[in-house]
Order: sequence, then structure tokens, then C-alpha cells
Amino acid sequence: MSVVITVAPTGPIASKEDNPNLPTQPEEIADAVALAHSAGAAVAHIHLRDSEDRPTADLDIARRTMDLITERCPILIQLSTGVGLTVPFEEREALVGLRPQMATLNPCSMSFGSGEFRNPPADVRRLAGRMRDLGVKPELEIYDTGHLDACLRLCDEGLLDDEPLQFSIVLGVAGGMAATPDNLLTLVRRLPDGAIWQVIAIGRRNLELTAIGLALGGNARAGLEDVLYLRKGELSPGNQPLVERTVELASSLDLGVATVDEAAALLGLQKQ
Ligand code: KMH
Ligand code: ZN
Repeated sequence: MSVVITVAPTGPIASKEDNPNLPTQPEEIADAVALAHSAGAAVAHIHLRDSEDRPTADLDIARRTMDLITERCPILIQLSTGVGLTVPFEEREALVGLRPQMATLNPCSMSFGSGEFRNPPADVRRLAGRMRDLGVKPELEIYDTGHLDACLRLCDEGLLDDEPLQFSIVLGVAGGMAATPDNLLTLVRRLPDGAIWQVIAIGRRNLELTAIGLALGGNARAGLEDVLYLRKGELSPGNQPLVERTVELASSLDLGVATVDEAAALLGLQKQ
């Protein structure tokens, strides 16, 4: 069996002050993604930053970043429509017009650390429909049990028609479920039959929950968006070491790592 490894190189929150190896500019992100791809990542989950490193949904920056990534390697591109807490929903939504192979869909509003992550129901429905119409595969980001129910309602309404459904179970955000094995199991047990999933554990329980996720049959995500340290007190020198350690984890569990083509097939991606 093969697992899909996604690299999440940047995210919306961390800064170069937190970890100087965080890639934020298009060239830096593309370089980091290419290294991650060579280490075994088949999908790149991409957040964009402006020239001052603030989260942005600027379409020119997005296009340039996607082009640079595509020039460097054939990895599948998943744009984040979460973008960052300060960016208006309409700007976040416009990113799917660039037709990445995949994009995230965050189904519910929530407290997010000291901020607010706004995903109003009508906007989420409009975005889901737009992604369906454009053939952009949604990665459903669920931070709590009710978010899964919200996704299943979107499915019932015909807004998520591409099988298989693909979930990221995000644990450890202050405002969502805590990063514990028990919470992961609770959500995994409730996923619909045939769903594909990965766990995203934010912070210090990242490694342990990634291992449990792999053992339970999930895919895996690695990168500085989710964890800045390789181990206690040791900042990761980049994204590649985090991907490499995930590949090692998978190999230790006797799991193969999906190539880009295998990942596209497993995730049910449409040919573009
Ligand atoms: N960093 C995640 C916890 C998304 O990309 O769509 C939240 C996020 C959502 O960044
Ligand atoms: Zn993200």
C-alpha cells in the first residue's frame, strides 16, 4: 500500500523570526517544494505571502508561485483557500479560478488561536460549488466533529460530487479539537466509507499523531506550516527533513510512498 505525502512548506502563521528557514517568497516556496518532492512529497499545500511576508491571496503572486513550482517539479498543487485569518473570504475564494489541481475547503467558522477564522455557510457553499464546477478537488479541513457533519451536508446537497471525499483532520488549533490519539480516533471512526484522510497535528504532538495516522491507514502531511521543530529545541533546517522523516516513518510501517501519478489516481484527480 502507498501513502500520499503532502508538504505544507509555509502556512499562514509562522514567520522567519520563528524559523529562519520558513519559505515565504515565490522562489523560496518553489525551491522548498522541489526539495520536498525529491524527498517523496506528491502534493504541495501552498500558502502565499506578500513582499512583507503577510498572508495574501494576490492572484499574481499565486500564479507566479504555481508557475515556479511547475517549472521545478511535477508535484500536485493544492492551494490553500484558508489563506490567513486577515484575508477576506472573497479574495480567498478567487484563488480557485487559477484552477489548481486541488484546494482546501474549510467548512465552518471558528475561533483560531487569538483570532477568528471566518467561513460563513453561504460563502462556503458558493466556494464548494465553484470548485466542483472548475474541477478543483477539495481537501476538506475539519477541526472538530461538527465540521465533518457540515461537510457531509455539503455532500448531500450535491456540492461535493467528486469521489473519494478527502479530509484533513486538523488537531491542536486552539479553537478546534486537541491533538490527542483519542480525538483522532473519534473522527476517523466517523468518516464516511471510502474517504481518504490525513491527520494534521499542529505543534509538538505532530510526529506522534502522524505516526498513528499512518498506522490507522491515513496519508500524511509534513512541513513547517504544522511544526517548526524537528525535535525539542531543534528548529528544522527546512521542509525537506520533515518530509524525509515522514517517508522513514512510512517505510518503518512497511508502507510505500505514492508517486505523483499514484497520488493523483488515489485522490481521484481529474486529468487537466
Ligand atoms: N494551518 C491550518 C491549521 C487552510 O490551509 O485551508 C489552517 C489552514 C487552513 O491553513
Ligand atoms: Zn494551510
